[in-house]
Amino acid sequence: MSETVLYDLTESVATITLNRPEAMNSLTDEAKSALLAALERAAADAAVRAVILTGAGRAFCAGQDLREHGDNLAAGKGLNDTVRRHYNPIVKAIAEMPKPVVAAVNGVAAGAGASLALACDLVVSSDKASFTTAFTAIGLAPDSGMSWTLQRRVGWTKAAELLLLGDRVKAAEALELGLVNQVVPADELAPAAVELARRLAAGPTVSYGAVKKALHHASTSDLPSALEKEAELQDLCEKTKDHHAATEAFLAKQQPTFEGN
Ligand code: T3D
Repeated sequence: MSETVLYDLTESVATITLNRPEAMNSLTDEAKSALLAALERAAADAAVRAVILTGAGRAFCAGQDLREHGDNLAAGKGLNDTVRRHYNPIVKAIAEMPKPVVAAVNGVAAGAGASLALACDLVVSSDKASFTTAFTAIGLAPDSGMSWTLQRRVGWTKAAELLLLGDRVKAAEALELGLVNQVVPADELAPAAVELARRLAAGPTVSYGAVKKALHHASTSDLPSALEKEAELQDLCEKTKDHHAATEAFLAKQQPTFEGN
């Protein structure tokens, strides 16, 4: 695996670290391919029951590497179709990951970097972090799911403002807006993210995957369709060992132990 993205598996938690701190973890083609490979590896490994996505150094991710992008433009390659080739598969890999993904936002998240954080299931932010959509500042449209996730997190009115104006939102405001779930002091970010991910990794993995599917489905469907999807997912969860064991534990007034299957 490329050094531009690090991968660690400890106690059922895979930590994926964007590792180009000298360029604020901005995304080259190589880094995007490595990120997708890391996400696919976590998805396929049954030993992984929760994922953390974070950045090395002072940034979470500054989005597209604008040096590489500038070279592409100068060479007449335009956008290089990177949105379809890289960003869309990455965002789908996070959304379709059959286990929870926690963003640990250690610093600025800009452009597609902010989109990546918002694609995750839970977002823990350092009090030193900030968020900017950044796209219009360089004359681009939102990508990597930003037009979809942002309005769902903060509502149309604020999403339009953030996308049109691109102002930088500090962590405290991000919490107020519902962009993130939790803000912690910078030096407590890593332990807080690990604690949350370990809690999720000790939980009913199939049930968590069903929560993700149900939320995604319901956000674009009518009520009858959402009800049917819930029934389908409940059928799936009812067959798991975790559901049977947890029901028995409840009736015996014991704490359940979840095996993730
Ligand atoms: O085909 C396609 O490419 C379409 C896909 C688009 C997806 C996108 O993500 S578009 C949006 C791309 N990202 C941006 O426009 C963000 C650009 N960066 C910034 O706005 C600011 O740098 C930040 C808000 C992220 C941070 O500001 P600040 O003041 O904390 O740091 P800085 O001084 O601006 O940057 C520090 C260094 O990081 C600097 O390098 P230097 O001068 O120290 O050598 C800067 O050039 C570099 N850097 C920051 N962002 C990028 C970057 N280098 C390459 N690409 C970047 N995106």
